[in-house]
Amino acid sequence: MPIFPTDRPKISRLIVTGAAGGIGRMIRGRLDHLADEVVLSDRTDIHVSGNEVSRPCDLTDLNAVRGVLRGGGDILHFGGQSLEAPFETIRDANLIGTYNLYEAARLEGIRRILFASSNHAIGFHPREARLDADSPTRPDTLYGVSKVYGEAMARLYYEKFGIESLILRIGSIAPKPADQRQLATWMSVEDTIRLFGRMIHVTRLGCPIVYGMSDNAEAWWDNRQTAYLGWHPQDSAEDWRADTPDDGWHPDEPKARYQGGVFVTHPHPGTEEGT
Ligand code: 15L
Repeated sequence: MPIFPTDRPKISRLIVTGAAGGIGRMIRGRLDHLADEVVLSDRTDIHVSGNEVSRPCDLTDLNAVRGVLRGGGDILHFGGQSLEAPFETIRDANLIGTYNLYEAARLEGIRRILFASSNHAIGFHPREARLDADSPTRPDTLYGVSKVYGEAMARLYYEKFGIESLILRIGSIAPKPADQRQLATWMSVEDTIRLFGRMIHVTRLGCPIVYGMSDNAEAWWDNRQTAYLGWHPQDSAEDWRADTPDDGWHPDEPKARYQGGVFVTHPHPGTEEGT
């Protein structure tokens, strides 16, 4: 039963990049209600079942990406480097890879994409700050910088070509909060899948920035600007507070002061040659 009378129906094809990665593994096998066919893509072949098909491709190869996108569908773009790394790794996976994804989408007539951004695009905001979609970016790593770039790419392809993107600034997607910081940043897998549903079914998506968190009491982020999506997270990190280990950090330590946590103190990786 549609939530809104004008909801788009189940789509014929949903393409997931980075399907072998950490988030990809958590969402696989749980998308069949959203599309007739779920295309799983990563650099290596993936063991599939049900309505899934595996289409390996390297995001640095534009023609290979076009091949996966040919036939259309909506995209959940999780492919790329998901942690801090030397610049060359970030450049290939997240700068070239994101460009190729959007350019292939334009050439193959794709209309809707979820871009997996990250809280590390805003990680140097202090934990006392309350952010919304209009807050300035403050990346905490080269990885965070690449996510700011990806957000800008999504916006460009929306303004110029009308390709809609849900820019998801993911907090921490996990079965349960792993530490004190994740009491604010945690996003349950179920709430994540619910958001995919809203991205696919909402009549007009636009190009919103959504903070990826469950209905956490200790939230740093405000999603009221995207209420029109009709996404209502139903889980809360609060339910896990008593089981969540104390990190023992002094509140003045940078990793405890800033939203990005340990990412703000990562050694700067520079280039692969270490210069
Ligand atoms: C991210 O962007 C990472 O990909 C993930 O591994 C977590 O570290 C997450 O952010 C987080 O901030 O918890």
